[in-house]
Amino acid sequence: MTDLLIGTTNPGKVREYADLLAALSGVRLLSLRDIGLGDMDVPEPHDTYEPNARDKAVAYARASGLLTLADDSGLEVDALGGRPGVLSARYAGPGASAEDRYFRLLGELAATPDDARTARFVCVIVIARPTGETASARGTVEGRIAREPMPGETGFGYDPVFIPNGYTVSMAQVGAAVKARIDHRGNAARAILPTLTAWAAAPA
Ligand code: ITT
Repeated sequence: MTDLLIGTTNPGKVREYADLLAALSGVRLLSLRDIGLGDMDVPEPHDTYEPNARDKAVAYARASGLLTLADDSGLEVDALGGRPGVLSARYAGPGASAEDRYFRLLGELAATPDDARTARFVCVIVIARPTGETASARGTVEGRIAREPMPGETGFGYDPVFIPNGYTVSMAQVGAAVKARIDHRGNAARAILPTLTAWAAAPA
């Protein structure tokens, strides 16, 4: 049995990786909280996803001594030139809630017509060994920003205001199984899976 640390402070991501990686045999998933690192936050100083994800994965792998997976992700809105993007978690300032963030987004887009509300979620996963060796994969999902929040049971963050292409309901309303099949995190997880499987089977 190999341990894999899910290196995130976001409980929504922890839940989703537990589902996405459930089929990995011989691997036990651990959260930061499980190993007493629940308060360890890693700075994200870069303006692109990959180096931020790499910093998180390497810092948590070194601190834990475990094979670690981390992601950096965000919502890119075309009418805002790709904002909030890599700053999605910080879009409404420190201490803001997910609702604060998506209401701010809806406010910024109040005058934006339906056909110009295109957006995508992006996720870059980095896996790291405690030695600092890394591998990465990227996933996206295209959609548009709703006019009003469409809350549901699925996901977290901006899901209530994101309508994936091909759907009339929000990402919060599609159900966990559909979200995992179509979203940015699921696509990135499937892309990294062969490397992750190989690394888990042959720890460095
Ligand atoms: P960690 O850095 O500890 O993983 P975080 O929430 O700060 O936690 P990010 O820096 O990657 O993670 O920020 C990603 C933000 O983008 C996240 O807080 C949400 O606001 C948004 N986001 C990412 N994936 C999302 C998803 O699947 N559904 C809705 N919003 C998402």
